[in-house]
Amino acid sequence: MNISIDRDTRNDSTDFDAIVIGAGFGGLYMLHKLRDELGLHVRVFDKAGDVGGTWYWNRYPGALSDTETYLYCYSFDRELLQDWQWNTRYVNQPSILAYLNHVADRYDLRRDIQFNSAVSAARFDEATQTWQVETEQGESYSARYLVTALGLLSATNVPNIAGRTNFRGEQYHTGAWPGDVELAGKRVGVIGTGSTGIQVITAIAPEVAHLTVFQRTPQYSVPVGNGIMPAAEIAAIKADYDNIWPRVKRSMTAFGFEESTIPAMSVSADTRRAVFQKAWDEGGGFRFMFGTFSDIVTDEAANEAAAEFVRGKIAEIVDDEETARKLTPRGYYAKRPLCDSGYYAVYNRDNVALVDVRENPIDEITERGIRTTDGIEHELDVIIFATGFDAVDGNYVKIDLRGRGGETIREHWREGPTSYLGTTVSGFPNMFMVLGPNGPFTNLPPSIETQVEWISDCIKDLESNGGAVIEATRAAEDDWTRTCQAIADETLFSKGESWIFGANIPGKKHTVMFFMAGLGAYRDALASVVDADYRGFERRPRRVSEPRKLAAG
Ligand code: FAD
Ligand code: NA7
Repeated sequence: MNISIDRDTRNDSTDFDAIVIGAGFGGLYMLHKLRDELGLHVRVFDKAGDVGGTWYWNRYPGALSDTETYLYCYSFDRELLQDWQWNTRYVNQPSILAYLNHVADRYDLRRDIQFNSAVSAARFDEATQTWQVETEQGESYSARYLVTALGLLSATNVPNIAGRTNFRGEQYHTGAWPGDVELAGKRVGVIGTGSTGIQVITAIAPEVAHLTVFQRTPQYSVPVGNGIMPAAEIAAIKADYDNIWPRVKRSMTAFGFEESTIPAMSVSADTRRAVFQKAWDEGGGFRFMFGTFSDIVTDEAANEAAAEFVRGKIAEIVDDEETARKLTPRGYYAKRPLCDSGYYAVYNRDNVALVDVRENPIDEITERGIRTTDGIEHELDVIIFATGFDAVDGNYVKIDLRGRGGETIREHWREGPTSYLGTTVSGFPNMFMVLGPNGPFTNLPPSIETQVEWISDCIKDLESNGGAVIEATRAAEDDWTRTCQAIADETLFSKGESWIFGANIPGKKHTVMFFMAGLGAYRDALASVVDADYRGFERRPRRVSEPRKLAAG
């Protein structure tokens, strides 16, 4: 591999070996791997003004990872693991952003990242077998490899509620939060009670003059259990990372706790309650769902037992019976599990009101606030949309992304987003996705690392074969999709209406979007494909007439 690239001219280039879109966890590590390990000439584009991805955009009050701090990070560099300092069990948005900035500095990544640059088009040119990339600013670039690290929870969903532009106050989506919003003393309305909604509601309730929560679907949530972590515990984790990471990467959820192998109905009701109570006291949504019993998301009775436990807690915590009724979910406990820092208790505050918009829908947004069907106009200074994301494929279909024969990704995904292994799409040669559709449903940094490393190995392999072109076959993609569907059908998740299945966006096809057999099984699947000489892929030699850019460097 030729790594003698003229570094003085590389920043003016428009031709690259690889273009990466996105400078979050995925894009940053991809740049490091391709540039610093493979010696490729790489440019990263992000529409954001700096690194961070999710954590650049989601600056809303209360934004917190619900993965424990020690696992919401990269594992690839032992020194980085030892050097990075933290002191809380869970890590908040400013600290994650600081971490990703530290990573960018440590590996000198920024010099190859172009910020404030939204990619508007990426088209595969069959004649040159290169990707032709355009930005919204009208610039054009080309590359032999395209890596999309666009984020799966990144394209914001702002519901089309009548009158939204008439509102005279301030309005924000949590996923595009300006960072300097003053809420103290104001009348605030929050639409949405998902993971984000419950964080922002809990954080701002004590400081705002009045908070009106517009809830469509009540949620099951358990305490997160955040707090200062004793220095000795942190030291013990750091000393044990060499054991922790392999264990995490073999596990299902990659959240670090021991996943239960005991069916809920195999123990007595008293034991079940004690197990749930212990998990409630310890904290963590994934722990409550996967650490208590083995079949909460696969067995209806087990699921109902967990749901009933949480319902009982809501009844205990919330003083007003009518508010408790509205807050109490009745369906399956089968969405991404939520955890909070005192969410239900917020409704005992005098300055907080709950509006159930399923019973009493929002009619319109007015100049002064939100009017519901009962005729009440809820007067507000600020409206916060905590209404989630066009998840997984949302950022893909915004780009004019075209593969062989000019097929757009939108056309390719008309029956719902698909992939082979969560990383590739047939008809889109030399395009690799980080967190593409039907990737693992886990704590994400270890899954992101898994994919980035697999992509990097694949590109290394192609480079050592003279820069070949690789493409998933349609049959392999269809087969992977069927596998993901079959796994999802074994779970109750497929019955829950949420972004996990594309069910949160009006008109979006309800379809499988994740490989739900866990990270360990996913890593096995990736490895077995490589061991079988990239089973499910076609590789073509690069055309002789097309000189390799690197060879001239
Ligand atoms: P992102 O961080 O989303 O980065 C994608 C980047 O691509 C963005 O910066 C975006 O600007 C850029 N981009 C997109 N389209 C374009 C374009 N056309 N042109 C240029 N740039 C573009 N995961 C967990 O595992 N645990 C958690 O506790 C957790 N909490 C979360 C809380 C919130 C509020 C949210 C929104 C997500 C959370 N996630 C969590 C998921 C989180 O998104 C991932 O953990 C991780 O940050 C994803 O990294 P990424 O690099 O793949 O994507
Ligand atoms: P979610 O989980 O999709 O939650 C969005 C919330 O917004 C949810 O309560 C929705 O109600 C509500 N919503 C959406 N549209 C409307 C309209 N039109 N009217 C009223 N309420 C609406 O997004 P989050 O940002 O909270 O979390 C996404 C992930 O990011 C999360 O899992 C973490 O991984 C981080 P619904 O339930 O659809 O009835």
